[in-house]
Amino acid sequence: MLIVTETFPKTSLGFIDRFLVTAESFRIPQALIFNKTDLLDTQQIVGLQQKIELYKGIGVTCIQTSAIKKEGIEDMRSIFNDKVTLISGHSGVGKSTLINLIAPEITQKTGEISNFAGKGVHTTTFAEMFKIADNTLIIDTPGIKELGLIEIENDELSDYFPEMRALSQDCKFNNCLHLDEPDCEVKLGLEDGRISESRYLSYLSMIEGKDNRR
Ligand SMILES: Nc1nc2c(ncn2[C@@H]2O[C@H](COP(=O)(O)OP(=O)(O)OP(=O)(O)O)[C@@H](O)[C@H]2O)c(=O)[nH]1
Ligand SMILES: [Mg+2]
Ligand SMILES: [Zn+2]
Repeated sequence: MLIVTETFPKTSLGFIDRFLVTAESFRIPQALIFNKTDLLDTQQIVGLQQKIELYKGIGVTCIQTSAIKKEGIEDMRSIFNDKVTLISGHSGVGKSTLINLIAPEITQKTGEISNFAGKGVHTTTFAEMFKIADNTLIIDTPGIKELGLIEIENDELSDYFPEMRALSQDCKFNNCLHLDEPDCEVKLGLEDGRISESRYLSYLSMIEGKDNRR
């Protein structure tokens, strides 16, 4: 599960997509928690709704939370039941704060975000596992800055974008990379809106091996 924020520190779509692809390649179910909704202005709320629509559309569980206002906490709690969940995200997005709310008997250190470039300060310094109930375990991790893509070949990358995987069956070539090949269903999908532009751009940047910083 990835905890993300719209505001401080901002999580880019490229980072989210990279995370989802990695999880998908291991067949790990994914969820996105959009925290700090209390900090959003009207325009940012509209932007957030569009993102949620995009990710729900490709089958990712999306939940909005505000740890400060204690909103969305029950929704979030419900997805932890009877499984082991690893929580990831940039430093300072509120991972430890949210876990503390779910299991009040655990009180972890949470940190102020340093103002320097809006980057978090890495309050959590090692991964730690918490037992919430008999079969419910949560692993808190230190904030991550970068996420590399390891051992995913270009010709299998689109398999880990569920919406592309569905369309690629109809590409003319079965080894289509959805770049400049003729009769590419994914490129058609990009034109008619079945594939979102931001997701396709993330795909391209991963193919090019660039943009693994955020
Ligand atoms: N406004 C607002 N602030 C929040 C919210 N959730 C957490 N914070 C604040 O964000 C700061 C960072 O929270 P942490 O829980 O330490 O963040 P983290 O993701 O665990 O950070 P690392 O351990 O460094 O990876 C703290 O000052 C929290 O009080 C929220 O929903 N709204
Ligand atoms: Mg933490
Ligand atoms: Zn194609």
